[in-house]
Amino acid sequence: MFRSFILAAFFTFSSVTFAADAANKVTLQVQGMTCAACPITVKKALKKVPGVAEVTVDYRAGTAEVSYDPKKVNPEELAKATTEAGYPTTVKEIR
Ligand SMILES: [Cu+2]
Repeated sequence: MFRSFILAAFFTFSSVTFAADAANKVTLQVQGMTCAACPITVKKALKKVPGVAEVTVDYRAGTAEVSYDPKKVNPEELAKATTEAGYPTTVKEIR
């Protein structure tokens, strides 16, 4: 009984993980992040874009990793969003 509960929990969790993996990921090269508040601005600009699921900004590396729905948005549009927020951005890597 308890074991089957664990199994059910495991499968529920793994299907959630699978759903997250279904999103495309892109790394953006973001220029001009000069202080600790900049990553917040960059993150906000990306989160506003429809289709964006997750954003991780690396201030030191000057990169932003974005999970997005390829049916709603593409990497170029993501780069445009942060460029318009004041941070000239190029697409570094699409995975
Ligand atoms: Cu700043």
